[in-house]
Amino acid sequence: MTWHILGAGSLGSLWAARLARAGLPVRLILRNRQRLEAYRQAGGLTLIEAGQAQRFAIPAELPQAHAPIHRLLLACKAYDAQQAVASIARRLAPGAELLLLQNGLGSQDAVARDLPAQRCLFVSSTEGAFRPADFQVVFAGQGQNWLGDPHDPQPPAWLSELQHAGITHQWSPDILARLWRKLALNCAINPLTVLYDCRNGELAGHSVEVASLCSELVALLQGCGQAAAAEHLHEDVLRVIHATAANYSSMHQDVAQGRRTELSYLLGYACAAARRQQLHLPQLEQLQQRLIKHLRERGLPLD
Ligand code: NAD
Ligand code: KPL
Repeated sequence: MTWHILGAGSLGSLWAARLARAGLPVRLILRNRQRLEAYRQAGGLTLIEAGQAQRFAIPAELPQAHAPIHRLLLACKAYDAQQAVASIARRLAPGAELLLLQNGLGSQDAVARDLPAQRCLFVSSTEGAFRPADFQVVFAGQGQNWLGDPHDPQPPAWLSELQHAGITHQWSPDILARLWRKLALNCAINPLTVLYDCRNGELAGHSVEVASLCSELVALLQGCGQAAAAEHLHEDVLRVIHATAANYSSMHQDVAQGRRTELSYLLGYACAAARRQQLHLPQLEQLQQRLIKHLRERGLPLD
């Protein structure tokens, strides 16, 4: 079964290169002819791991190619997910499986709603990768990929292929709890690093603010039926701040590089969920307003 990869960015390339390295059939789907031509000029995807570069001449195609798709990794940003899937939707075989590798919440449900005849698996990843150049990816941080299906606790048989490819993963019967927990961690850390223009570790100096955000996030998770995801949240946030002290959060990196953030799928999603549950969470609301003001002042998209 061919692995189609839509979104040949950092994580998409990291998955594609490891699958190809294991001898599994992989095809990249690139946005347009220009990207396809640039990819051909590059001669393939280069994976840089532990300082060693290796190039993989993975075949690539356009969204409008004809072959049916049975398995697809969607590895674009949350705000691109629905449109990217729409570009290949008519090629999806009935019963095809999609792995939705997006941070935050909201985009996965939007994609799954559009595809009632396919199975959508949700993925939460703590691996780290970045692109030093087009079609090159640096594997920058070992981590874990949790996979799950909110509608079916049975793992698919092909998980062994990930094992074979050395893609660290675990099947999660409650993937929504994983995604909510990660969203809460991101809400407690990322916006503050943008507002204080600091590395994660410097949030240790804003402990009162972090603590009050965590208590509102706990109330939110509990109110949204995610009590398990709320357990020991504050301790976990402090652990992550400490463990990633030298790093800039992903949202900080996006803002520093003038890129759109995934705000609507992180803090924006949290605030909308709070309103739906009629929860009054003033710290979170205020954080969202401060962040929106910050983005507006820099001419960045507010969603
Ligand atoms: P990225 O921006 O590096 O890659 C996304 C790719 O998708 C880009 O190459 C873009 O051109 C492509 N794309 C977008 N729309 C497309 C379309 N319609 N057709 C074809 N290609 C399209 O993003 P990333 O860093 O790999 O992140 C993907 C997701 O994973 C995000 O939600 C991110 O938050 C999450 N994540 C990333 C990391 C990381 O270390 N990079 C870690 C954990 C989670
Ligand atoms: O996931 C993260 C990010 O930067 O997006 C961490 C490191 C957990 C900070 O929230």
